[in-house]
Amino acid sequence: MAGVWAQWDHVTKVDPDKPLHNGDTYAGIADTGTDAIIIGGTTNVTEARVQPILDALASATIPIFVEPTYRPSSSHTEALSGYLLPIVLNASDTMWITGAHHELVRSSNLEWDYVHPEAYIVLNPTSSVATLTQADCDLDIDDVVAYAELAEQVLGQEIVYLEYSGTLGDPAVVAATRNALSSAQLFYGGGIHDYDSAYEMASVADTVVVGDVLHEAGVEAVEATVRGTRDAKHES
Ligand code: 1GP
Repeated sequence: MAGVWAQWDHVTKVDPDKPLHNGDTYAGIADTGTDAIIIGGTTNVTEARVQPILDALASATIPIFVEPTYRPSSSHTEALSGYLLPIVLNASDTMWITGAHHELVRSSNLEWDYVHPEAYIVLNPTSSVATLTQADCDLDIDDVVAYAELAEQVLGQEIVYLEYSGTLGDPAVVAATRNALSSAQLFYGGGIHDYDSAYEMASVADTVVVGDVLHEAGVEAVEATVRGTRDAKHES
C-alpha cells in the first residue's frame, strides 16, 4: 500500500526552533491548503517544543508528522499521524545514517506502523543540516541520481528527499532524480518562497516542502506557494 505521502503535492515544515511570522497561528498553517505538516528542524526538535505545536494543531484535519531529534514517548496521538525518520545518505558522520536511529530503536518502544524513513540527499553545503551531518554536497547530477536509485532499489526507501534547505536547487537535478525513481515519492525542499519558485519545483518533484517562507514571510506567502504547486500539478 502506498504511503499517505503519495497524496501530498505541498508540505509545510514547521521548525519548532523558529517563531512564526507576525500574528500567524499554527492552526492557520492548516488552512493554507497545504497537504500535510511536518514538524522538523536541525536542532531542538524536542518533545517539550513539539507538544505545544501539536496541541495548537489539534483541530487540523491534514496529516501531521514529526521528524524527531528526541526519543518519543508515544508513537502517535489523535493530532500526530506518526514519525518520519531522516536518513542522510550523503552524511560523512554515520551518526546521521544509522547512529541516531540505532539509539532511537534501542531506547524507545515505537509502533513501527507509525514510523517511516526518509532518504535525504543534502545538497546545500552552507545549510546547518549539511554542517551537522558533514554531508558531502560536492555531487554532480549522476551522483545525486545514483543516491536516489540506491535509496529506492537497494535500501527500499519509499521517500527520497532532495534537501537544498535555504536555497533554491537545480530543477534539472530534481527532474533527473524523479525520472530515475520508479515508485518512490520525490520530496524537494529548499528556497521555495513564492508562486513562481513553487511552480518551478512542483513541476519536477512529486512533493514540494516549504519551510523558511512560513517563518520569514507568513501564512499568506505559504498560500502563494500552494497556488503555484496546484497550478503546476494541474498542468502536468
Ligand atoms: C527544510 O526542505 C525544507 O528542511 C524546506 O527548505 O526552509 O529553504 O524552505 P526551506
